[in-house]
Amino acid sequence: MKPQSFYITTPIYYVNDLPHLGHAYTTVACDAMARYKRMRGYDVYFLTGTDEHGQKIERKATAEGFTPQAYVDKVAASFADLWKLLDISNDRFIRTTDADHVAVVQKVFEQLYAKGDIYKGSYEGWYCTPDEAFFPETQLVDGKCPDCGREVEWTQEEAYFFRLSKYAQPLLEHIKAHPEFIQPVSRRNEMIKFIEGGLDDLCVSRTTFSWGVPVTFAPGHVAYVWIDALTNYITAAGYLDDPEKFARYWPADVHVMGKEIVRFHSVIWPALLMSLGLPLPGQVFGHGWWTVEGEKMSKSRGNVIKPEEYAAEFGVDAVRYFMLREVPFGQDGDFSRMNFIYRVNADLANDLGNLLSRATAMINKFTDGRVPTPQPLDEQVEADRLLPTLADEVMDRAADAFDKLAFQDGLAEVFRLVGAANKYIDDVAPWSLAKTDEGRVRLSTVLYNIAETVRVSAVLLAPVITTGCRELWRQLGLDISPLEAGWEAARWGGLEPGTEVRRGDPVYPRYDAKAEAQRRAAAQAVTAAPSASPELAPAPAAAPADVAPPSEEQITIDDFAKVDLRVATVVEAEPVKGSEKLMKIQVDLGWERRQIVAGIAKHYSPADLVGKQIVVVANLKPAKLRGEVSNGMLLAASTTGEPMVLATLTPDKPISNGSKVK
Ligand code: ME8
Repeated sequence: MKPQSFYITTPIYYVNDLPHLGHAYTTVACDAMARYKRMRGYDVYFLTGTDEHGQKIERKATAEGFTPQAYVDKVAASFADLWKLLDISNDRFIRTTDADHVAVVQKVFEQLYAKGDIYKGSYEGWYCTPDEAFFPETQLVDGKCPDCGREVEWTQEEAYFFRLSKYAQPLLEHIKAHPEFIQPVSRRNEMIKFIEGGLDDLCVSRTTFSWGVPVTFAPGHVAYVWIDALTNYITAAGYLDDPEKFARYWPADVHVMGKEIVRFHSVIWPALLMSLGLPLPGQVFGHGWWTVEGEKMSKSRGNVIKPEEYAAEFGVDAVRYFMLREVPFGQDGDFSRMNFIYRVNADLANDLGNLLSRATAMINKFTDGRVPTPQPLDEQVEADRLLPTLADEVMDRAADAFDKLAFQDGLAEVFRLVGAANKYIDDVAPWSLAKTDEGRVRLSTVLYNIAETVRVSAVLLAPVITTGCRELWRQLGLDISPLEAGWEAARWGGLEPGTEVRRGDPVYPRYDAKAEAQRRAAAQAVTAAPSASPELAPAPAAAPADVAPPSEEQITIDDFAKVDLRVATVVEAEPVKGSEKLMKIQVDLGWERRQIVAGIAKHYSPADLVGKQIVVVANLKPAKLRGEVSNGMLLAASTTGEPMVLATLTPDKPISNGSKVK
């Protein structure tokens, strides 16, 4: 039987700029998904590439003294190079200047025209060249582009239009009949509203520039942005030249992209496909946007994050892991170097790396460097069954999460297992078992469990940490990569007793977070300090302008101990009716569920909170806020400035609800 196919795409990125964190995010996410599906035995086709036509690119090339072709060749190569560096396993890198794609664009135009869905008209309006978009007068802001604030030009030209309006109803029906078609749900709701507002026909050709695909039946016209770009997905699947391949991979299973282009993929693209008589993709997934330390990433702000620099400093795995672990896929995220270091240290170096070195060190010390044979199941004590049971559960839950592109949840699951194994070592203290004959019998099971947990975790993490997973296995004495072994290799019990482990260097080094924090504070002090020369005015240790002054009153440890701080998981959240600020949340404290009302509604949506672990004051006298009982208080940090920044406190790895915070 032929394996089931799985076709996944990233957007094709514009070559008007060099690749950055945002592009890497989508591409790494798709790569992780592609690798996961391959591990599960799917026949995967993973596509990425570049979008190379248009007036903006033509102008940029000229400004930089290149021909358009030479310019796009250069930038496309920098995308391809970055993907190589980041261990991206795409099956094709498509460029809209590729000959087979140009042929598809021309063919599609002819087909749509023959069908009567493309007609000639004239286009006039305010045109923003950088955005390649027309805007009606009413949408301009101070006479400038509403999106980027730059000058717009009045443009009038003969143009061809695609009858998008005709497809509003069929599109709505499709979206309503297929709840999974647009994800996450919030984007689906936005799209339904947008289409219900009515669709205008779409301008699909231009005559004012020539850097594009010529329309065969209309001399002087070139295809205008979206038909040229979107059809890349069928070109690569073999639409024109490989019917067998096309039958195998089309329709795509999922198109992944940033939220800002979900509209093009869930309205224009399916309408074009309907007109062509082709089946629609299974899913359009719009993930969130990264900001950098609270600000939009942009060249002018000078805060563009270059993945290659982080990869050089911290390794490719760290970059891939951080992006997918830090933020729920679908929600916006904020990048900071400090959080990057904290996350990589906590999870990869401390939890995972440490578990491996504990496992190999103890196996070396107590069982001659060979994986011991565990006791028969019926002779094992209850506590030794914990990891095998948890591992099976985590394997299923990680698969469920990855299937939904919920990378954060999948990775958190695996680290729940890694955390449990570290705790198991602390609880059991294998070194003390080694002291007695009876203890040594159990020790073989304990050491087996620890090493096996590392082996299983490496399989489950392999779609993301593509280099380290192999090294984790290598040090356990295994010579292939978990990526080759496949997902089922994560089933408990695969590690052969007798395997010789190889102690090696730490797979993930620990970075000096304290030094980094000090460097940062020093840099901030320099920028914040008045222009007096440093030798005249050593910077006073003052609080930054946007935080409350430190408290003058001192408390004793006993005062502090009165506050019962606990970890809890938010299980439900909804805004309090009639209040802009208040959010009503139900939290699981481990021993009970209760309601807390918190002033965070301006900063978090219910979707941001549900599933999150927070810290609460568990022994606060209940109070009523806007008629709602609040039984506890949630901890959050906030600034004093306007707009106020507020951040809830979250443990940096999953931990049992009810855990005490001190
Ligand atoms: O839109 N955070 O290309 P593009 C997260 N050519 N993702 C980001 C991001 C950020 N700050 N910045 C960019 C185009 N991205 C068209 C697409 S598809 C047929 C044509 C990612 O170069 C994200 O995937 O502007 C976003 O959708 C894409 O880059 C935009 O890339």
